[in-house]
Amino acid sequence: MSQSTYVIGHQQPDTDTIISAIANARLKQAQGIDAVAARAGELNPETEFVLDRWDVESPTLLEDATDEKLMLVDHNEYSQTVAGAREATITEVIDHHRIGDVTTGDPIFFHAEPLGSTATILTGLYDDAGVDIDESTAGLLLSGLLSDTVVLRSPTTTDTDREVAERLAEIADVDYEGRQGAAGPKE
Ligand SMILES: [Mn+2]
Repeated sequence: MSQSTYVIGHQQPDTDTIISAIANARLKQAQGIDAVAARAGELNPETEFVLDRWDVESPTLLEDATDEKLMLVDHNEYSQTVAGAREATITEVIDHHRIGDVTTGDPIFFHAEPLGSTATILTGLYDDAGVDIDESTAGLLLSGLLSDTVVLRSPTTTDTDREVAERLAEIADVDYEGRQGAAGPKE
């Protein structure tokens, strides 16, 4: 039996990190890859609200990644990775932060882009792969995007984030402009 690959975000996970793990695992599964969404710590209340809103199970808690295969989302620095990541095989990185210190033994897919959220990047990767974004995935991605950009008000928000948010809101049938939507109790 081949070994599953864990898709995992940073420690002290926030909403963007958790939903990016879920959305990227779904994307990989749609492509026939054995990927499992994981998390490196406890969910915060906002993320719990979002998963409940979209009726999605919490990713698996991975306490030690030694000898595991990992796809990193929303971070690329060892200081932020799950315990044991230095002894894991990293097979992919998708992130919107500065480039850190993660190294690999083999060539990998490494996608970094200075956008407001990893969710924004993932929306584009669904498009690149020709995989449809269903209502639940759109809701999750929108929640991650709105959380990281403070409902499109953070200085990190780009025009791409605004366009992607509008598109995801249409698919998920959510109104975020009234601040009653998927961003959760932050407002
Ligand atoms: Mn993020």
